[in-house]
Amino acid sequence: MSNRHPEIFRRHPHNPILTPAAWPYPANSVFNPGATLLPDGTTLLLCRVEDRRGHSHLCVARSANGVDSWQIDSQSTLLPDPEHFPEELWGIEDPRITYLPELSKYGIVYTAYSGVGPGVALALTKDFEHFERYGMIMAPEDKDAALFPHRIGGQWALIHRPVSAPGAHMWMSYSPDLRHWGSHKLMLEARRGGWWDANKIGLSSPPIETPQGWLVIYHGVRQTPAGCIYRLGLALFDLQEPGRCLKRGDEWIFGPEEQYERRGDVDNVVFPCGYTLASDGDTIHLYYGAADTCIALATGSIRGILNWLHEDG
Ligand code: BMA
Repeated sequence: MSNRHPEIFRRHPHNPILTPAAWPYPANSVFNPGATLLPDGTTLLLCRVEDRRGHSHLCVARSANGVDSWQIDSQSTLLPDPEHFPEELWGIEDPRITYLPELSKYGIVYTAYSGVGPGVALALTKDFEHFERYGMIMAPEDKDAALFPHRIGGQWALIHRPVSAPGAHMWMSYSPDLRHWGSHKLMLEARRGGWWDANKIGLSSPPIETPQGWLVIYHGVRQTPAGCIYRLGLALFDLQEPGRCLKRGDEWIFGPEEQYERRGDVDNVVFPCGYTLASDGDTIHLYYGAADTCIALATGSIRGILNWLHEDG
């Protein structure tokens, strides 16, 4: 028997695949990108870019193979607009993209950093050039949110992570029109005590629809005397009732190991906000921010992930 943990996600040998040095304009850090595959097969990353004020905006990078030769927009793609949306006073962060076939639009759910804390905001786009901004849809303190790709029981559904005392847990909310949200349900609780995902968890990339259920990659934040460690875990939820957890892995499956994940503006962080699925329907490319400084890629198999979850969950 081997003494190694199974490798659920394999890091790309070219990691980190995007760094601030690649940017066409000055950037302190580029991280936590949303991701999607465009109809022509291009990988589009919507990257969080932090400037030297400490404020973030979003910028598109495109690549034919999802690994290199990135075409980065020559200026910011989506800037905070505090004049019309005061909720975006201190920037916009951590976009998560879901294609919504009913509207033929992409839904981008992101963190709007308001003067009284971060909340969840929504914008729709067809082309990543023009955006319909819905403003803040979940009041502070709330973040780590993404839409499901289609209505469930006639309602749009959103995963998000409000902060409550004690702890920060994942919730589901429903809406008839993407503007008015209610029917809030606790989806997944942070564990307690000595667990790797005690006290604070949040959604990573948007939920993945599989025949066995909604596969959710989430992050757990371990507080240690030397600072936090952000790691990833897995859970599976009922297709019709996505607030109902069917399986949850006990162990984390991915955590900071490489130098670019261990050291940066915020040490010991792996933070995915997006994935793409290859044409085989099984290979998943997970794009993640590393140490709040750069962007990296890791690849896995949905089938492999589900098998692991059935054994460990
Ligand atoms: C979270 C988010 C992420 C960030 C992480 C680690 O709360 O703000 O944007 O990557 O902390 O700093």
